[in-house]
Amino acid sequence: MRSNLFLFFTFSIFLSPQLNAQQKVGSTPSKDQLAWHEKEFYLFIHFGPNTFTNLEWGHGSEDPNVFNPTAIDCNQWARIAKAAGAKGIILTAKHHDGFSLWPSKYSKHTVRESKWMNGKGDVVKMLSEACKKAGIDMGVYISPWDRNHPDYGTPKYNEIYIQTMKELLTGYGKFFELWWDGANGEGPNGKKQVYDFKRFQDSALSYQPQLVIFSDIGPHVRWIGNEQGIINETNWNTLDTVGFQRGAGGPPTDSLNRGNINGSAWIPGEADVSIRNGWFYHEEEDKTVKSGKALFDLYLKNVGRGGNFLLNVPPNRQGLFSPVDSAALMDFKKIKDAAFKNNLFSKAVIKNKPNEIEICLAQSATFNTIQLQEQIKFGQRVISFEIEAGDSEQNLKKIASSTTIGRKKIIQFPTVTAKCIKIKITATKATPIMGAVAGFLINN
Ligand code: FUL
Repeated sequence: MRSNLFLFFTFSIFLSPQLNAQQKVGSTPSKDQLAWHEKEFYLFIHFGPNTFTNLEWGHGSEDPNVFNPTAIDCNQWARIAKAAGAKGIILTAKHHDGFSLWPSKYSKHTVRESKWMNGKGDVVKMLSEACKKAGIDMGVYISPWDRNHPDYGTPKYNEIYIQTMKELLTGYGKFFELWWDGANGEGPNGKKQVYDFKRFQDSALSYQPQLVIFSDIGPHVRWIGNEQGIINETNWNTLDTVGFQRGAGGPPTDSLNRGNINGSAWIPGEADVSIRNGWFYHEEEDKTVKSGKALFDLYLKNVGRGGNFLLNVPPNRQGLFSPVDSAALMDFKKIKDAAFKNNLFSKAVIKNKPNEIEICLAQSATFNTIQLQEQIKFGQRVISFEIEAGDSEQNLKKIASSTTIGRKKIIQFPTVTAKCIKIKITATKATPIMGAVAGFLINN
């Protein structure tokens, strides 16, 4: 497929006379999804009775008094998140054990029933105030599966779940994301719930229309099919969800990991992964905390493949991020900032030919990483591309090739020294509309 390629640079905007090239192609993101894409990286917080019982899936029958953080400081969480470059925090307001981190009137298994702060505590409130103060956004995980609620497994529970969401979504200010995990087991009476997800979704959006809702199949953001934080090198933001039901077996994990090239809905991938082995804090897992370098490698495999990075950092029994987790987060920030500090192509002359971008440098540069972007508001278009480099336009050698670009593609290759670089779009769904191109030498 050959067509003209349009570049929209942050430093110089090149508009084409062929305005039809800018018509949207296929499914495109909503304004709220575009804002979500720009977040790139944010934290997940798993906190609750499991933190104190050493479980990952609480039974729902735990004594509420087990929840007893001795020095909780949500400002510490938000401060560290901000310092690490995270744009927000998503909190497990209710995990599968049903324990609510706020005093919900629809449950008898909440912070109110614990002795923590004499039953007057509210973690959702504390964190929403801390996020506001730190200037980051907040999201909530509200587990549909509830191993405590006596009405779980009956139609009444669907109404209770909606009221529970209403309480959270109308009582604590705006959230940027609502997180629905896929686990659906039995309740305290041994019954499973048939969720009314259509009503859940309509209700949630009626309380907060800007919400971006995550689940195994969206509607707005999809699971990437694994909990290792790794998105496929081929990553389409579009997905086919017709015929699949949320919570009852979404598309195969491979489709979630890659998306569908002609998928009918814009449902980009969010890579959720924990900084430690488990989702909740377990002291013996302190030694499993990923290093800053390991987190940066993950960043290249999720944000660098066009998705978002949701990194779980679980507070300990004091109610604080542990020093080892904070240190890894700070290292990650340092490594990431250093990696992208010096764009070697920033002063280059850019030539735009049909399906090619040519980057001519005044002097040779040594680099091993190129970052490409598509203007996804017009749809995702590029199917595959190659990169060539050399000392002149006439003497170029292929140095890399890959598939899909999307919002951001960070591609690495053995270090080269070159004066001319060519990005060749080898297959595309329509005229590519590209954003900035940047080159870096990253020591990793
Ligand atoms: C899963 C849950 O079962 C885990 O406990 C964790 O919350 C993870 C992020 O999602 O579905």
